[in-house]
Amino acid sequence: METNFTTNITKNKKLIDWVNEIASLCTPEKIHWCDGSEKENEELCNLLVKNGTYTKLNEKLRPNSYLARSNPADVARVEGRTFICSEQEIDAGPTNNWANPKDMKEKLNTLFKGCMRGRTMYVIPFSMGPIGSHISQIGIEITDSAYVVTNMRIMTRMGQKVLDVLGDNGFFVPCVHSVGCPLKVGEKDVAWPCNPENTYITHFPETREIWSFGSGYGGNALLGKKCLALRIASKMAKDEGWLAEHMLIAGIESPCGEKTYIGAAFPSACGKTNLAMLVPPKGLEDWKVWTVGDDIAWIKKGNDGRIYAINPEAGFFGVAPGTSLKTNPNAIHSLEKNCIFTNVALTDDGDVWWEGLTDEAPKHLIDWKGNEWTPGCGRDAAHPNSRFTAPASQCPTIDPKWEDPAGVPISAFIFGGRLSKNAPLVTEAYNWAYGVYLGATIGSEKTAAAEGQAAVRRDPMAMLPFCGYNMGDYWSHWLNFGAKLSNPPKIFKVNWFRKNEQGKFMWPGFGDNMRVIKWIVERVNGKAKAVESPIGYMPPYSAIEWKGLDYPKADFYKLMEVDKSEYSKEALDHHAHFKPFAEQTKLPREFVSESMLLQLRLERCNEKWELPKE
Ligand code: O2Y
Ligand code: MN
Repeated sequence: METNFTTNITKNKKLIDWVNEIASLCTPEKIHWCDGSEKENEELCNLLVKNGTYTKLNEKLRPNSYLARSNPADVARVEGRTFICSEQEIDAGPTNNWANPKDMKEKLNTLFKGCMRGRTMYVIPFSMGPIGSHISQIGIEITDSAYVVTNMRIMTRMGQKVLDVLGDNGFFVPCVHSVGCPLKVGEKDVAWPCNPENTYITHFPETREIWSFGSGYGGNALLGKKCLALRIASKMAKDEGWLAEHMLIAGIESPCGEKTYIGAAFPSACGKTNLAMLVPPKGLEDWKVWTVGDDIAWIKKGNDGRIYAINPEAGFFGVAPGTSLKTNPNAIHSLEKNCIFTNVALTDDGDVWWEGLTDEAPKHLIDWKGNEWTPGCGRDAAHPNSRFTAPASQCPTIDPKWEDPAGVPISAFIFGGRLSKNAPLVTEAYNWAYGVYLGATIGSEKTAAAEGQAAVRRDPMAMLPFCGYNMGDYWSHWLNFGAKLSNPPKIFKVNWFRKNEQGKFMWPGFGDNMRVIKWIVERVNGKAKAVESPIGYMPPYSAIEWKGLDYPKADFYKLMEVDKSEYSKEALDHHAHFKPFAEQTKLPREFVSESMLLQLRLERCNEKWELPKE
């Protein structure tokens, strides 16, 4: 085997032994230790162009950027093929696919044996979080995909500088990835090798290992993101007393320059990236939103009784469709150069396009499958889960402290749902325990169920696919974490998606969500009024800034209304949601009492609870 490995790269024996062990198992043609340099990246991108994986975009329109088209069978994370391999099944909990670690290792050994034949095995040292921060973690991903290397270079801090910090004895999370397509001698490679029939995304939270086979796409292959920064990190965080969350982090600056940082968790398709990069609306131009991260937050207690968060990532892996200058100008400006686009359409002048980018589609495109496309042909030009990989540093609203190794102080947590009925715009939890209960019960509507009732898919803290251990233990961890804080952040629940009887959204959303964020920030800073409702504190009409928005008072009262019998059904549904955890004796006792208190408050209120009229 030909390698470029020399002892100058690292003296970390554990790492060297592990790389040799994986090389013996996977039998690649050569090993390449990634140094993270410009030169290395250029060579890999050229190689990917030569192999047909990348199309170089027009250098004038989109400098240093590439388009990749995946195999149509490999277009998203695959939750059904994602496993948590804890010694005891109960430690994976009712929401994860569990596999016995020994059985899974046997299966993986068979799958990985010789799987990199004819390919290069890349060793990617990466840091999740600013290099050297006490909150950061080091991972080493071994992969046979050059696409993964070039994406990891944007999404993480990657290369020799990480090995220098790792030193001779430092801890790292080993992550093994293969597309699962060994090449026979002389066999020509395909543009997007993958092995969908044998895909396994496996996590060993107790031994902090990740093994991923068969997919080259997104969260399945860029192992620093969902696999390490959420599934493995959530277990590390529980064991070590911190939090690893599926949250954006944003700094909200008031007109007098006071900055308040928030962490916010939303299930997918709720506009998380838009909120992280929000442009304040007319009337609130003197407020500013600063972006620290759009997807993941790692949070630790500081010595001053406050909590501090870092964004473990260095880039955005955002959904392209629907992103436009109107919906998210800061995302669009982040994409001007140095980006990788996956499964979007190619324009005739060598640029990218996706549904929603412009009001009118170009007259001709090459679609995400590489076929000719014209408007009205009946097919999407870009895949609905098509993505951009963009350096976070290119975001116009990137916070000056986004790489501060100390993190930013978090003053509020926001949990969001996507519900069309009976879910007010915003509520503030009475206390930490009730806030955790609110986070544990958020969800979004699935397609209409049989009786015409919209069924809710509960997605606790937006962590359903990402919690690396029993979700009941995760809730207890949240409760313990807050109980030990002298001044815990306030917790809020928001819902931008309530609809009226005509099926129309009642709240304009997008930039106008700033009106809600402003109230939240002012609550945190003791500057805004609130009234008590059966389900939490709420803003009276006069506590919201309405300048620049013509929003009838009556509509706001409707938007904030609580229908007693409907909400009681919601509270009952919490029981169904908690049942599997109760059966495993994993339901925190606080949730039993919070549920009871919620029902009592509902029992004692009028059939329709409304904000006091002002
Ligand atoms: O489909 C994928 O592999 C990407 S999933 C993803 C990407 C960026 C941020 N969040 C998510 C998610 O599923 O929450
Ligand atoms: Mn996400």
